[in-house]
Amino acid sequence: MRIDVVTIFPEVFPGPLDAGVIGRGRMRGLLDVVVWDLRGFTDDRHRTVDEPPYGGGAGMVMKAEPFLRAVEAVRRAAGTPGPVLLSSPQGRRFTQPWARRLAVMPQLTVLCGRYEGVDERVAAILDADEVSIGDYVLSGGELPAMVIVEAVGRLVPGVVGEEASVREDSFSDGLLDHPHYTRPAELGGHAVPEVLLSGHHEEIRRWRRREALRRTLARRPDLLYEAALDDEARTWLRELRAERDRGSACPGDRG
Ligand code: 4HQ
Repeated sequence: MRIDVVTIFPEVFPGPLDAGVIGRGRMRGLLDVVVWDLRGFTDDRHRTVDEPPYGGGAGMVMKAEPFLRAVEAVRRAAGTPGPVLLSSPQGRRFTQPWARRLAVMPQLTVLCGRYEGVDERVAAILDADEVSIGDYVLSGGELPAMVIVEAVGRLVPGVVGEEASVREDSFSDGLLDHPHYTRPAELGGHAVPEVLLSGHHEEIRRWRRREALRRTLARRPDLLYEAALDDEARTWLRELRAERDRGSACPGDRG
């Protein structure tokens, strides 16, 4: 897979994308990250990428034409051009299912905005999808672009060595992950749950799935609306809700 990134700060890449799983995937030729300097697509002496907003107000807006020219160059350079993403707090939330859909594409372009954002016509003309990595404000789209490369890149077949580890990740079944433990078996008065030392694989599987449900119910009940739960999980969820509500004045106030 090839991911093209358009930015006024090309020097911050590859940055974290050189380390770990993504770095190795790039070295092995499974993933190609190509970074383009937006200023290379300006046409004035000052290499202007921003202008004051029409209608007035604080801050600057990124001009459309450099982005449009950059994406033209990307489309010429990339064999089979895929979707264009534009990072923005106004975008749809980036999720694991979205990352999975992107990971099967041969190519992806990520546009990084700065200042107050990018001229609205860029997304319209390029049919770009605006994407938000979360409800907080950053100064630019470079970190969101790296987040997207990391989340999508590790789903490209072969990038993560052990396929089971991708299969068993948090969110892979729409739930939070279960707790993990390693040696020592006792630490500061906290023992590792006995069942994990028992060697009973079926019991361990059931414990992990139940703990994943317990955590999801406690911390992210919103995820339970979307999760595909089998009969076993729905039964446990009823038990876990009852357990929880025994200690609560108003059952039903929570998820
Ligand atoms: N920004 N998720 C403003 C973000 C952001 C986010 C990127 C800041 C775009 C213009 N992007 N620039 N949150 O805060 O994606």
